[in-house]
Amino acid sequence: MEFSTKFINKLKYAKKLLFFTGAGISAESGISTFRGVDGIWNKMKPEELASIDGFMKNPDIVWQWYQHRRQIVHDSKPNAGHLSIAELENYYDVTVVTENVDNLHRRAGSSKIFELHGNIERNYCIDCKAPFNDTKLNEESGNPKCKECGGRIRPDVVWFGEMLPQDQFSGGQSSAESSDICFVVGTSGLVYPAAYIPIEAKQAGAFIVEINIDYTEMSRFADESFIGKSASILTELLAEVKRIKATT
Ligand code: BJW
Repeated sequence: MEFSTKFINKLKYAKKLLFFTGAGISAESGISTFRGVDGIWNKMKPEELASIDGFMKNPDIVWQWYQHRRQIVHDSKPNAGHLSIAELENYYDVTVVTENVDNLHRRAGSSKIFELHGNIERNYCIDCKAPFNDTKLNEESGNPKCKECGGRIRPDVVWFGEMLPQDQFSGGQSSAESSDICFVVGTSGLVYPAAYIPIEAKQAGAFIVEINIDYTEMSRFADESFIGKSASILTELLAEVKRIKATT
């Protein structure tokens, strides 16, 4: 891949990089995206599986679906995209703001991460909010109860109509406001308020770079769009940074 002179110059002088990531970055780790031909929402109804109403109506089905996805996450590994972002910490102040719940950035070694939609490897009690983390992956029809109060346990993810965790969102906003380059990787940019993060970065003066296999709602904000799979583009980005840092 040929990077433009303008982008290379941005990389030379940048100090703070923000990576705003979505499901596409984990596609090459074997985790399904949500939209698009093979996306989850093409086969399942979001209002039944990713809403509090759907959960209260059918907790067993929702619980089984999350246990199935936890197994996939558990069996998957960070790919070259996640690993390249983590390695970029050797050269820049890097923040990851992710819509993903799969923990792969943390497992790749990134140290500053804001998880806007929660984390599938955690649960909490709907009634007393106590964390509940000892569900076994093979408990197919778990639907466990809280040890403190007997309330129903739910996955610690953000469903439609729910507020994002305030500390994670405001942490993401602060990083957006101070970043020099904001990379928007593998997200359709359709889900709000998460999608405000790169827009806020742009408004604060960041250079916006989109990395995706296709153009998206975010493309109109991008100063550069790299169309292709994120694992290989991020690997090339890391190699370019190493070249720049070796000569400056
Ligand atoms: C590759 C690739 C490769 C593939 N390399 N690229 C303002 C305007 C309009 C609507 C709203 C608004 N504000 C709020 C809303 C409502 C709603 C919303 O946004 N709806 C839209 C869908 C219309 N938002 C909410 O409800 C949010 N809450 C909220 O607003 O609270 C405030 C409030 C509360 C009460 C009353 C009123 C207001 C919460 C949103 C929660 C989203 N939750 C989910 C599920 C998480 C749990 C779980 O995983 O089970 O989050 S939905 C799902 O979408 C998931 C994702 O994080 C999120 C984003 O998806 P993402 O990551 O972009 O994936 P895809 O599949 O869409 O795209 C993948 C991309 O990858 C594609 O572009 C591919 O091309 C690309 N790709 N392979 C590079 N190898």
